[in-house]
Amino acid sequence: PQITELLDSTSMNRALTRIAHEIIERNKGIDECIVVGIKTRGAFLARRLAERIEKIEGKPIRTGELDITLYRDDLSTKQVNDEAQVQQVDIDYQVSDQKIVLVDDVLYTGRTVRAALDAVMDLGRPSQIQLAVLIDRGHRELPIRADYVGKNIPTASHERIVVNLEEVDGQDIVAIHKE
Ligand code: 3GP
Ligand code: 5GP
Ligand code: MG
Repeated sequence: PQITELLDSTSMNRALTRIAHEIIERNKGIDECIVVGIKTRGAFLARRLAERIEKIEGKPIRTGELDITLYRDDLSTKQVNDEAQVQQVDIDYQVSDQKIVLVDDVLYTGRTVRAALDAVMDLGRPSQIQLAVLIDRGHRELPIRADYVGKNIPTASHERIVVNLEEVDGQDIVAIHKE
């Protein structure tokens, strides 16, 4: 396959720093915010955002994690029976009246985020839920959009975005794989 690099480590980290500032600005501080990463890579991105926010604001920010699996027979093709299922919810705080910032690596159909919204709203009544993604690759199948985007990458359905993170993959890189 043809592989094109979209973000190197420097540009990925700049995008995360920008998003950290945007989250602080939009929420006028972070006192009511809980940053919740969607495993696997979204959770590592959430931790990086939290680190940056804490450095900028000089105080801790609450974080959590969701494990959501998308049942997709072939990850590269859309199936009619695709469904996102919540496997685990790790949010050790009351969500009622709090602002939840969901974080994922790639936003595609929106089905994973829809499941995340359900999982959070099962816990209580947040005052707001926001969404941050490193990559928006388009092809939404639900009326879901991100509030904070690292980079918009128009893709074909058969193309794959590879997101590698230092914590899991040993290096930071985003690339597009074309058949
Ligand atoms: P992630 O958990 O870090 O997001 O689903 C397992 C991995 O496969 C995901 O890692 C994701 O990066 C990758 N992946 C690539 N394309 C898809 C896709 O269309 N759906 C899902 N669920 N994962 C995909
Ligand atoms: P959804 O289709 O629900 O928006 O995305 C499903 C999950 O698969 C999300 O967690 C998202 O991170 C991941 N995903 C979807 N498309 C891609 C892709 O092209 N590359 C990578 N790395 N992950 C993807
Ligand atoms: Mg993901």
